[in-house]
Amino acid sequence: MCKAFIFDLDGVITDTAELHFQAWSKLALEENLVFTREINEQLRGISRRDSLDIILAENVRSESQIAKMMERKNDVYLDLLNSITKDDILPGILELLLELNARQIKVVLASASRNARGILLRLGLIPLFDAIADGWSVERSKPAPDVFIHAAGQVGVNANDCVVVEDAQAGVEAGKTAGMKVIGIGPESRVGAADWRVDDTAAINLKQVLEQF
Ligand code: G16
Ligand code: MG
Repeated sequence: MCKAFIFDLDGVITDTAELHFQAWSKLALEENLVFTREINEQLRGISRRDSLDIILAENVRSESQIAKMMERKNDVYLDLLNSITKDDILPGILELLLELNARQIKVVLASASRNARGILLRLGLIPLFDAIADGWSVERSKPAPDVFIHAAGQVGVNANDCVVVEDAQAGVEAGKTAGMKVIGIGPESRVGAADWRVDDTAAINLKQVLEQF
């Protein structure tokens, strides 16, 4: 029975992927690294460190250089985040969050991002969430199930009473491994392993999920 909805952030609540792309692009240019939109697509739902490892590919850097590069990328990303507003909430999401609150179904965030809380604040969504699990909450990032298990624990709901909303392959895998039902947003090739799949956030059908679960 559905007692909690656990939302991913980027690609589900809002689209920060473009801002991550711009920030990584600047770093890649300065570091003389190859970075394309195709590579950016592989970073969906992946932690900052794992993202940099993918971008570095065969290019070797010391741990201290890596730490500085991550900080530089994040500084640019934080600057870009200043431009986001309530208008950047993806279609249908605000209505869905309000409906879940009205039905007293717990609403939790489970994001790989260490900037998740600040982004929810900018979007004015903090009051609609019962708990936040983010890039600071767990060691192992998606596709490990840890962030979802941590999120469910924060609201005292069993994993098998949770529905995860995810747009990334790694996130769908993490939700399934956690023993949760998953709504996948995006193409079959990316989120085909989900229990329900929709093309975009506006197509999430709460009634159908609650009837079937
Ligand atoms: C998001 C993005 C990833 C990003 C990660 C970490 O994950 O999809 O591209 O690398 O957060 O973000 P930060 O650098 O802000 O800590 P999610 O889980 O919200 O989709
Ligand atoms: Mg995502």
